[in-house]
Amino acid sequence: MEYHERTFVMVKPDGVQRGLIGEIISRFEDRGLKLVGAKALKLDDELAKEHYAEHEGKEFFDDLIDFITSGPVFAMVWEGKDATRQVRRMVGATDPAEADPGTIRGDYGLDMGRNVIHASDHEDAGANARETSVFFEDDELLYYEQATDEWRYE
Ligand code: D4T
Repeated sequence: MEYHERTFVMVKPDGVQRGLIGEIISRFEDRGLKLVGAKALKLDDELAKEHYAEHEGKEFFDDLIDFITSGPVFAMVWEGKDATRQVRRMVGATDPAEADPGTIRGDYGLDMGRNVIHASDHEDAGANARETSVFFEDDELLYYEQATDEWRYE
């Protein structure tokens, strides 16, 4: 069987506190994506800085680290055709004030610093592998078939 692209997604502390984990999982499931890894954890400073290394030195960096370590997050890997780009489209613009209604940020956020969810950037070829490896060991990710696969893909 053919395995599709995988993409890293994380419900941020605001999303966890607001009880949006289930809602967010449902959206990706409903779309036809397959969950291949998931864990709840609280990031320490070191892991947070590793995840957001590309933003080190920017004026919002310290606030970003404070926020992402402020409570538990829910990390996931989703598999599906063109998964990275499709998940980014479902997540919406970084600033929820600019995110289209119907996207996760457009439906659940109002403020840049509380944008509910992170998803790997489809324009950064290495982002998925890099971010996934910060959160998951290889043997924590599953490979499995779903009975519905043949009804989702030709
Ligand atoms: P993440 O990485 O959280 O999925 O967001 P994006 O991929 O959509 O956007 P990003 O990496 O550019 O920003 C990371 C994170 O920093 C916050 N942020 C960003 C902020 O507080 N002020 C800013 O000016 C920017 C650009 C929001 C998301």
